[in-house]
Amino acid sequence: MILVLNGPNLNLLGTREPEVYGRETLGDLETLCEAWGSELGVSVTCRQSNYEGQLLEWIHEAGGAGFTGIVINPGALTHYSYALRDAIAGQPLPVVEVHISNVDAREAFRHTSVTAAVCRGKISGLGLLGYRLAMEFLTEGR
Ligand code: CA2
Repeated sequence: MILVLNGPNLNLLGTREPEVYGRETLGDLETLCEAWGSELGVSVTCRQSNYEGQLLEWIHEAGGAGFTGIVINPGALTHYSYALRDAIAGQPLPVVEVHISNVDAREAFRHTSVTAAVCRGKISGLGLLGYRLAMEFLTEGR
């Protein structure tokens, strides 16, 4: 049972900056994640919030709710949220950080991730495929 979390502004996917984030909407991404979950034999729950505190609460609750791993695109919180970092570090589930764009090829502030070090790994720049690869990692060896 995988939890897919998308952070601030990812509800805008497909509406602007298609050269950076592609043309698929958040709804398209969530439909893909559910389909990939079916292929991988795992149930998937997708959630998005523009609120840091909401993301923290979903992470706090994930283990107790029966999830076995978390895929997270924290949006810009990646670059500065120690609260998000502490929430990830303080719970037992494996977490994979995903970025649609290649953050290391963009502005300098996007080169820093304060969350990646407390995740099992980070995938960046592979578009929506990154979510699938993260799900494959979290379901490997079950
Ligand atoms: O590449 C990614 O997935 C990011 O996590 C996306 C974040 C950005 O702050 C990170 O540096 C990298 C931004 C979310 C998307 O923002 C949009 C704004 C307008 C239109 C579409 C998306």
